[in-house]
Amino acid sequence: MKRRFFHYCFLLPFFHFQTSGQDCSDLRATTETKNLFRNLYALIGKHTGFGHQDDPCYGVGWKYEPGRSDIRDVTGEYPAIYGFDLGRIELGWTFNLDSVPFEKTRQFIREAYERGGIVTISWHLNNPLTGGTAWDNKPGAVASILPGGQKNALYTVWLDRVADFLSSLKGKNGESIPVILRLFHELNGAWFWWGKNQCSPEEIKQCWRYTIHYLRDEKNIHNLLYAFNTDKFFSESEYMDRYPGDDLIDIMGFDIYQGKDLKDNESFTQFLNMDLTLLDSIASYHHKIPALTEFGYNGVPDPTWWTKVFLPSISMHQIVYALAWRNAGIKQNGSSEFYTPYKGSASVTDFKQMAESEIVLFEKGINSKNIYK
Ligand code: BMA
Repeated sequence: MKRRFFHYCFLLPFFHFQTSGQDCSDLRATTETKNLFRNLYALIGKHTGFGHQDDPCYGVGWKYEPGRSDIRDVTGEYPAIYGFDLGRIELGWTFNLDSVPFEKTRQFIREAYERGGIVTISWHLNNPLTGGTAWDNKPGAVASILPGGQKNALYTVWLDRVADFLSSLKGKNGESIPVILRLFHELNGAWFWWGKNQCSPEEIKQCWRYTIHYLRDEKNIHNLLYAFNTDKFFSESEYMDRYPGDDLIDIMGFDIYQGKDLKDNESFTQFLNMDLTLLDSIASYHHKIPALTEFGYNGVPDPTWWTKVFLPSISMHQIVYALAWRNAGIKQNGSSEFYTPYKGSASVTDFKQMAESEIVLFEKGINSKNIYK
């Protein structure tokens, strides 16, 4: 904790300290949404909520078993943060690109909120220009959805469908459930149609502005915090290259995975810590909330990874949450994907040890923070 305080005080230019850091970007945000921002802001440098994509939907070897969660099977608690994805809602489908019915997503979001947990939503939306998937990275799609572009009307219909879903999320007293909406993720990579080789920084910034303006000011949706996130990155200038502006963003993050070019623990830890250090100072400078918006080591091949790699890294930094990607298990194409332990898997003991750290919050820890009050 002391080290974090030290970092906060001395590595940042004095004149950037303002009291305005406590407000979210949407001035008309609902009370619960404003509270979420303020309370997350207060966690900076103190706690990191553990998050998991699609956690209550399925895990390794099971699907839609009421109350079940791989994290809960292992620790006795749900995670603090729940990730879901809206990919294909734009097409009017009733289930997403990973076959999760939106009806179930809505129910899981309500339950997560009732438990005092936090919901973040990503959107692997199809390519509006070609009709291909989010990974169809032919250039031109971003330009096509801007006002005056040939797909602007189509994109606006897609946003209407997203808006319908987001405004249908209600708590027991009829209040809107706050959601961290993570749009155009990993935009410094080249694999999605909104990626760096597919559009100019100016085009993607306009796209952000158009999208948020439409949801917030045209559709009157005020239960959202907006997350900006890159993939792993090398410098502040790379990170900021496609950042749409402090008036639009609440959370700043990045995604990083061990594997491929960061195979061993040492190279991954080094990169992770370089990016977390950069993010600490970037987010602080902009008065935003830092988060590790996706992470993982597929299959967790090192059974001591949680206490050896994950915990030491996050403990030294400011991120308020870290979202592990989904436990898909064996997928239709035969490949396997999981990023947290599940009952009986190799890293269970180590994960439980990591979960005992006072820094990391799960269901009970986040519930005790009353983040919507
Ligand atoms: C990827 C993989 C895919 C999945 C996509 C969207 O990283 O998990 O299997 O379809 O995310 O959730």
